[in-house]
Amino acid sequence: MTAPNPSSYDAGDITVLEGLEAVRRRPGMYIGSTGPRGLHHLVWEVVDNAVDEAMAGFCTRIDVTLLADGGVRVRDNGRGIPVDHHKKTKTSALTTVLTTLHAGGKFEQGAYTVSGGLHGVGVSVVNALSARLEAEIVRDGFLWGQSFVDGRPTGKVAKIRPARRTGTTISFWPSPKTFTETTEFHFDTIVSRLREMAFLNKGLEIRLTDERGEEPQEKSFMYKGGLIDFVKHLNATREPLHAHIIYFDHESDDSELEIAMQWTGSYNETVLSFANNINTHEGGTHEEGFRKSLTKAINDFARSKNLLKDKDENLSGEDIREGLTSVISVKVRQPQFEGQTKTKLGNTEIRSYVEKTLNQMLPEWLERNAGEARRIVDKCITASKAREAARKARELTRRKSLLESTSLPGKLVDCSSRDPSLSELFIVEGDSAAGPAKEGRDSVTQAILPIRGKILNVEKARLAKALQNNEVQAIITAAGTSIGEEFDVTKARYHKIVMLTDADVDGAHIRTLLLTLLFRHMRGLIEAGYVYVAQPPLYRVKVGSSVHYLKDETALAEFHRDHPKVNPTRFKGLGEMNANELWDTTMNPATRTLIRVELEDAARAEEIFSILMGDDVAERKAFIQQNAKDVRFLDI
Ligand code: 0RA
Repeated sequence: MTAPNPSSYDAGDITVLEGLEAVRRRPGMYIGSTGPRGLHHLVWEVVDNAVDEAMAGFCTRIDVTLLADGGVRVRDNGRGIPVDHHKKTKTSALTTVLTTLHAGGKFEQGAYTVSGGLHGVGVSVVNALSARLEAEIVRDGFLWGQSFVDGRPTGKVAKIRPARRTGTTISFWPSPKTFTETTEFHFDTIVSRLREMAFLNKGLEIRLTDERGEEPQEKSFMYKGGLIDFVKHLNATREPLHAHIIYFDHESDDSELEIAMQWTGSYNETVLSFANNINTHEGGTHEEGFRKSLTKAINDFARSKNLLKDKDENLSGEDIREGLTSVISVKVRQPQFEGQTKTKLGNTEIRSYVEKTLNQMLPEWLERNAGEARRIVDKCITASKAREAARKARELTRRKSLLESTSLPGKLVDCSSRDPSLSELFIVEGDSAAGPAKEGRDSVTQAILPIRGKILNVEKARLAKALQNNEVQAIITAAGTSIGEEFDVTKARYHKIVMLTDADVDGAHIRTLLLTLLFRHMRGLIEAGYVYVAQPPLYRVKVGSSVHYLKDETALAEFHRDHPKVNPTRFKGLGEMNANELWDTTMNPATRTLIRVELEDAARAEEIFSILMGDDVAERKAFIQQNAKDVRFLDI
């Protein structure tokens, strides 16, 4: 836009550039990682800023475009970042926002903004980690622009031409110097985050355009019902127990609460919680207040209607929440994020705020919808009886229960090491693959557990029934952690549990069944980072006497470019590989690629699990086929 003007820098600018230099030197400190997740963090950061503008009531539409040249453009119709000169910094506010750490640009008080959590590091961090960034602002009757290279302005803010309305457009190109692994954005990952943002901010329109392929792809999200639509979406493949989605919202002087919930015939609880639009995976005070109030309201209602008799014990929170899907969203002025991944809300005042607010609203809803409320209570009582019956059965048989049993499954070929941090468990699909895996493994550190056919779908069975399944039992005892309330991650016998399944639709299905089991009943293993997906190659090619293994279609296409004549063979299944091949390509720690399963995006996981494991067969098939080739969707 304008030529660089070195004379415009003063001492203040130098400190500013040193700040961004710190970001470039230790990017992980600011965006978590320099892998795909950190890369996507840049997009979240810019979108969060636009959403803040929407939360403050000034923005109704956000357009995100994945540009053909690898950049991203985020455009909003908010007030526009101020461009006027700041007396203190002697530069344009725009330049300050883009070059100063933590100068999120929120000069005014009173708005809910994301701060201190995973996000909220400021757009300056995006600038620091972009090879190029361009800001275009429309405000005060003009279009203004400023460009940056590696975080440094190439000139001052330029007044480009008269323009009407207001808004901010930030386009950036992530620096390959920082993002050495990949700078490629993942459409589905961005889709699910933008959709979530639209659910959380009712009425806000968010559009996504992908211009990278031959045909541009477009998606648009706008939900008039907000969280009600979110719960509908999560329950799309489940059987609702009552027609109306329960919904409350409330505003106090310094916080806001929104909550939507619906019980379904499922046996699992799905609760998603958010604070200032950040997914609080680790829960926190808003969830605690919700649970306490819900347990009280349902028990009070059940007693007042004589559905629970005087002699009956209270229903437990767990029984009450069986099959419940709920989304809780709070807006807090100064959110405190705690926990291992900084996704646990710590503000103590929010616990009592949520509890007190719901203590007023829940009983009222139950009274006014007594028919639906009775059906809900019936379901809770059934859950409670089932749990009690399972407990009695365990006591009666006096057999050592599965959870206490110490004998390892017969099919397990264990490793000789007893140090969990060195030990790996490969859960291998089918007997034909188990052979080469047993033969090829490093017997000191690698254990093999073959499982046959499809394991039980735990999404559709209560825990007691799931535990009768041989494959489920074998996995639980081999893992060593027990499950549910007795789960103890410190008892894990292996710090790597690797799922090794065929690279086809069946393999993807089995992998998902395994993940469902781990997600529902041994989530701590995933949270600890102990769960992995192996990546066996899809192709083998011979060039003269040397053999090459190629992991996917992309690798094959690349190889073909250099060796147009060779003929690849496609592995139909793991069983086609001999022990050496399996070791070289998939098991040898020095050469293999393992993909760690992450659960940061629990909403996405819920969506995947409910679609894959729910009742809608057509949707499930379509989804598996679409994703079978790409297990990486689990990674980010
Ligand atoms: C600082 C102050 C104001 C708005 C913004 C920053 C702002 C930042 C971003 C980032 C992306 N989109 C944005 N839109 C606005 C308030 C300006 C005023 O008071 O008019």
